[in-house]
Amino acid sequence: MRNAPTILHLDMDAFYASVEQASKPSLRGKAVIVGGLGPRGVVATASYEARVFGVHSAMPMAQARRLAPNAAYLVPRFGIYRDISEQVMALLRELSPLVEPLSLDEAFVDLEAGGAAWDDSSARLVGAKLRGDIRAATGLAGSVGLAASKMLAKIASEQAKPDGLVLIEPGTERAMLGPMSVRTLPGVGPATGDHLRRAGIHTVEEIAEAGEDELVRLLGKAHGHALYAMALAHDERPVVAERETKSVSVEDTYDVDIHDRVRVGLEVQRLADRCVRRLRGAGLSGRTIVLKVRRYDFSTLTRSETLRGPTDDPAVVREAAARLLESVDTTGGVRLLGVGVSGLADYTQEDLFAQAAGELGEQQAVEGGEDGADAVAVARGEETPSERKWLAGQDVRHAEYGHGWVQGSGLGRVTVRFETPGSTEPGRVRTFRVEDPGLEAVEPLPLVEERPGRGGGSRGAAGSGGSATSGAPDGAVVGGV
Ligand code: TTP
Ligand code: MG
Ligand code: MG
Repeated sequence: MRNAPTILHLDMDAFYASVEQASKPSLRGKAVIVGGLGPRGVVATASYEARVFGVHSAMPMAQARRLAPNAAYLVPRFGIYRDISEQVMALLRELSPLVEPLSLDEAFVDLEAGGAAWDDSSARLVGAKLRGDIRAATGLAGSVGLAASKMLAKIASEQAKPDGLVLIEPGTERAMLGPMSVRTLPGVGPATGDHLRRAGIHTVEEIAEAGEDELVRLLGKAHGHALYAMALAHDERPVVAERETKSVSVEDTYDVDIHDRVRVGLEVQRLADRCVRRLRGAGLSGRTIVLKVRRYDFSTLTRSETLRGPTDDPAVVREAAARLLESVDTTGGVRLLGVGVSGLADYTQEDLFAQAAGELGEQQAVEGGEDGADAVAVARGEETPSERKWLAGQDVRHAEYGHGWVQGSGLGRVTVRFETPGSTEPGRVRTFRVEDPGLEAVEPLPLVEERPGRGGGSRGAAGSGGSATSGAPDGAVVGGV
């Protein structure tokens, strides 16, 4: 392990919710909850003001509404999150060629490799300047961790939240980690945490005391060995620049919907095999298996499973895809199936959100339940024949009143608040009929006025490598640029 804290980990604070607050001045300082608003929706994230009520990511939306009935509830606007993510990642790449994004709002940077820092004080300066640059470019807060390894840099940025910087001085790592919960260590989820707890191991120190043999006995060779090393603060994982390819996937669209469950299963097996051939052809393996199913009503579901380690074994991919299929109701018929493998770089669960970000419609279909098909239509800017549907949080423009966002809709009415990121005070609210011809859906406005010289969002540049979205029959996409 290096002996200077030159690995930087950045994670934006309450990312989606902060973007919403920056876009919508009336929500600044307020409880804001972003996620699926349908009956089975889940919380993507909550502003820090909303976290006070106990609301957090992945909580069912219905529960959030009970805990924070007065919060603002908004659908995600992935396009703007992605634009801002690109601006932030560009700032990181100014520091080093070794930038490893983990999700839209998070990345490791090897400052030493870029010559940007070589010791405590230079690292601290770079981290502080970066936070300032991010705020200037996006108006948002990101927290920075600095340490001599990836694991510790990530722990440090967690400690720095919100809106802070923490540097872990080399030599102090073990003393700092010792009293922390085992759940702090990467790779310890709820299941492993329970397992360790039943063996009387609660803290990182207790892992170190238990010894490697005991850990291997409890968790198996690979996991036990890795966890023991982490508990001793040994983490030699290098920062790996973003791989060009983030996922390999194949999909088929069927001329006639498939109703027969057995046939659906066979198709999935076939796609799994084809996906593995491509994976191997590209010399890759991956950890996350993704199944995509578009049903007769165009509602699209993606399901994924992350394995302990990367694979390119057709049997393993087939099995995982079959397991994922079990959780999908296909009784009405299936018009498209896809199988993908992602997690080709050092991977965390969050990457799945980055992937979903490429697929707004899909995400809403997943979360919007029966409303899925409508949500997809709105997301694409199409109109459903009967009634236009306005989603809370969506950007709109009115011929007379200008730019605003949908605050709510129902009973044939839509309420719009007219304000922009630059508004100095909360905007006025007006209500319209949903069919009002003066009202149209529009793209988000940039959060910070673009100044000449510093380019703003570069929307659509650099494919971000989600799963295949090609609608072509036999479509196969290798994600990335
Ligand atoms: P996180 O960085 O985990 O969370 P956060 O940025 O909202 O808050 P924090 O200050 O604690 O970092 O995730 C980044 C974004 O990814 C988050 O704003 C929304 C999205 N996300 C989901 O959609 N679902 C999830 O379960 C999680 C954890 C995140
Ligand atoms: Mg974050
Ligand atoms: Mg994050």
